[in-house]
Amino acid sequence: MAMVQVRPRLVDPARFLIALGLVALVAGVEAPPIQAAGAQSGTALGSSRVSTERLGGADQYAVAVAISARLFPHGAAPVVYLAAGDNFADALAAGPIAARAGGAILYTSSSSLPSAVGLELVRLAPARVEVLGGTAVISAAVVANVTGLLAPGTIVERVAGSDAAGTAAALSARSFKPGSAPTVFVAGAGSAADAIAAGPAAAQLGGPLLLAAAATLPSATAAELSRLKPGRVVVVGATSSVSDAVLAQIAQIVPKVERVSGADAYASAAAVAARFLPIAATEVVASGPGYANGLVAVPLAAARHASILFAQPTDMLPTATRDRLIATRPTTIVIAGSVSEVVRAQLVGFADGRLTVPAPTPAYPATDSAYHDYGEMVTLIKATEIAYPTLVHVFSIGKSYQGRDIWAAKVSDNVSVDENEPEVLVDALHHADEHLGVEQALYLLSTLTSEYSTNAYVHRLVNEREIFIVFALNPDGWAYDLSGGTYHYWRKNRQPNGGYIGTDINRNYGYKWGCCGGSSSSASAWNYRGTSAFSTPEARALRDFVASRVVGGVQQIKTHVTLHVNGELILYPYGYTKTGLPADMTADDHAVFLSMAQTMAGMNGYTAEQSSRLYVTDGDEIDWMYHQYRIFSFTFELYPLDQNILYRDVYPPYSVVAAQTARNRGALLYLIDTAACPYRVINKAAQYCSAAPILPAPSGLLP
Ligand code: CXA
Ligand code: CA
Ligand code: CA
Ligand code: CA
Ligand code: ZN
Repeated sequence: MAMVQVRPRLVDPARFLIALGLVALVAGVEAPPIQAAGAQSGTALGSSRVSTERLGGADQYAVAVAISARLFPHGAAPVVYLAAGDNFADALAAGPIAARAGGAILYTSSSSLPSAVGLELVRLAPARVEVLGGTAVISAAVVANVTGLLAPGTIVERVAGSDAAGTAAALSARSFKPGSAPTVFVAGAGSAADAIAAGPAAAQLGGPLLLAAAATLPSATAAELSRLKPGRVVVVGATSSVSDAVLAQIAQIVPKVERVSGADAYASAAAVAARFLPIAATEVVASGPGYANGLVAVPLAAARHASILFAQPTDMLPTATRDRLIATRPTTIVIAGSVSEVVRAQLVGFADGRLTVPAPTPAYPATDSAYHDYGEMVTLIKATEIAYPTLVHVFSIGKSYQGRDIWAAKVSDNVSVDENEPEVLVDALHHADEHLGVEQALYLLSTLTSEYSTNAYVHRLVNEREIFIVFALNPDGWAYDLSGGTYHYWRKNRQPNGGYIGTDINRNYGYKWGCCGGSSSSASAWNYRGTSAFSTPEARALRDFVASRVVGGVQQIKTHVTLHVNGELILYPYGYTKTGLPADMTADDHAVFLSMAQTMAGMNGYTAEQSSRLYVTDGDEIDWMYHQYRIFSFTFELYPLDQNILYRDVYPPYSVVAAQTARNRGALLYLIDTAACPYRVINKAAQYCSAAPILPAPSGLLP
């Protein structure tokens, strides 16, 4: 352990600010009233008993400043701990130390002090700055900057051991007399999440945090434990970060040792919280990437008797974090860092009870775990509704054969009102193993909501259309396809027929059902059409929903796409016949289909063709949609192009999902746009769409 005192220098702090080009702020340099740019409070998200407080920023430096500003709104922090923002191993133990001293933790880059951090230091005007780590971690130039910035007499000193464990021991030695710490926490030096999660608990119990290696107890840690002689040691984290052998070494010094851990970093944090902070009116949730935002939040969490939980910035909340919120039902959630609105809605929704854990359904195999299973899909769409209550209404169009809800969302401004606007339908997962379709449907929901306030085109489409998304028409087949942890290449629903199970829902619609050799009457076949048109509850649910969109005798849905996998195709009716222009399609409609399909294919690089070109299908959805209602209805066969290797074709790895769903953004927005008057694409809007009003006046509320 080495401790280097950096002598304070007599430098006018204003010079630093001028050097940064911050002349305008120099006048207020004594205690400039800088509000943390990232600090924002809000309940919103509809009505909730839970409020969120956002301490965000562009990066970990800004997040640290936002938290510091929240902790010290009037400046005057007694001590600031300065850590390297991109290499904070030397600062892992600073959380409980800073909490005990009533100080803040700020980040610097190792070679230069960011200007916002310099400003915050000036505002805090601490009596002491502890620089955590050696010159390799935080350069002498940064220390000189800091010293020059602060008032004469300010102590700026470096605390650094030969490694992170040594620095932790040094911090402990400076704060705790022998016998003064009843409980000492130990985490793996390589496990930032564990160390951070231990911080508020250590602060609460009045002890320091020390660090261990996975396989050895560092001598600095052993020496500090011997010096402190605590009543017990709590090791946080799995055996992979602190082995049982290290636990035994600790027990030689302090007989009472226990381990608190969970299955992963999120679960370890939740386990620490449950053990030491079982009741929390406030929870702090630190968002990734990485754990830098968590470390600087430890003093704030400690001050509020909150634990620190973790979240990713987007998508699903970790299960352990979710379950902790359900258990404690906090009334305030402090978000350290930035999360998407949908993640924030999950935090609030689980805490206030609007979101519940969905009934367990089979999950994806581990390699594809990032795909959304049925329960995750439900959570995500309901969280989106909580996040955007004026834009999203979630409802069920009916039940599957086995009784699962077939979930849908309406997306539009004034979503609770059935406005007189062109309507669009997008559906997915007729076929149980075509999982990418669900991801595509979720992508569309996310695009329409998250970009509503930032993208003018999305804004206009959401305002001027009513967009319905049915996320998974075949939830039973989906559950079966994932059952037992392996894929089953299951396509049909799960309805028994004689001795066999399953009807191909996309052969079960009512137009030309079973007419033309495009389906099978044999219940064992992959394309079994069922006992009669609409014999499946799933096709009936879709049928009845579409029928419900007839208002004043006019079908409101103008364009539709059904999402399938695979082949990179855009297909249009009819499937039942190879004839391009049969008597049951007008020439103008055919021209619209062709034009729209080709425009969309030009956007996503798919191939546009008539559905029957590859093979004839009868009783499929798009034939019925067009024939029954003249809806311009398309099948998208998503990525990949056929490779004729079944699992590669139907089960693309999650790594391609982001690119392959974003690929269809333009085509989907075009389909939504075109609903205003599909005939515009063949320059016949005047003939088909000019009659005003086209649609009846707005009426009642949605189902
Ligand atoms: C389809 C229909 C007609 C020709 C090609 C594709 C849609 C769908 C089907 O068969 O119902 N294809 S798919 N997703 O591979 O099953
Ligand atoms: Ca609307
Ligand atoms: Ca409407
Ligand atoms: Ca509107
Ligand atoms: Zn399909």
